[in-house]
Amino acid sequence: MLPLLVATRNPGKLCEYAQIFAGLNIELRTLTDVGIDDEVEETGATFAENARLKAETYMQLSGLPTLADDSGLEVAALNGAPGVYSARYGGVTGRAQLEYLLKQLEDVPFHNRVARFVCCIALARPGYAIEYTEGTLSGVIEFEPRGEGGFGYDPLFYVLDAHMTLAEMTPEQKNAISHRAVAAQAAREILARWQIESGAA
Ligand code: ITT
Repeated sequence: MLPLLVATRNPGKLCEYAQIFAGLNIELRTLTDVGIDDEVEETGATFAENARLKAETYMQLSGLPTLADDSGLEVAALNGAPGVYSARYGGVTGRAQLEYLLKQLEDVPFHNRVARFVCCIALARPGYAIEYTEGTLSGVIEFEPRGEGGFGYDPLFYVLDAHMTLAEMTPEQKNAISHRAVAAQAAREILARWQIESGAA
C-alpha cells in the first residue's frame, strides 16, 4: 500500500478524494492521523503556488507522499477576484460572503456574470519534482442564493447545462462535474503511476 497524506482539514474534501481514488492501492492519511498541527500560510499569488507550498511543507514534515490543493472562484467582471482570496473575500465568511459578492456585482447583467471555479492539486513525494493537475468548472453568478447543498459560493454558482446552482445538486451530481473532481481524476492517473513505480501495485 502506498501511503498518501491528504493535506486538508476539510472533511468534505477528504471524502471526495477517497471516492475518486477508490480502487487504487493507496492508504489515505489525514494531517490529524500523522499528528501535524502546523498551519501553512497560503501566501502564494496563484492556486498552484499555494498548493505547492502546502504539499512541499507537509511532505517535509511527514516524510510521506503528499497531496495538497488550493481552489477558489474567479469572476470575469471582477478581473478574476476573489481568486486566491476566496476564503477571506471582503473580510467576511459564510452567508455574509455571498452578500458581499452580490454587492460587487450589483449592476452587472446576467450575461456578464460569467465565473469559474478552479482547483489546482500539487503532488509531492520525497526525492522527486512536484507534479500538478488542474480542474475548472464554468458557470454564472446568480442574483440571489439558491439551494442548501455544498459549501462556500455554491448557492450563487449557476451551472448552465444543469439549469441549477451547485447548491441545488446532490453531492453525486456536484462531484461528477466539479473543478476538484476534474483535478482529482487527473491526480488519480499520477498516483496510479507512483503506485507502479513504488512497487505497491
Ligand atoms: P483547506 O484549505 O483546509 O483544504 P478550504 O475550505 O479553505 O480547505 P480552499 O482553500 O481550497 O479550501 O478553498 C478556498 C475557498 O474557495 C473556500 O473557502 C470557498 O469559499 C471557495 N471554494 C472552493 N471550492 C469550492 C466549491 O466547490 N464550492 C464553493 N466554494 C468553493
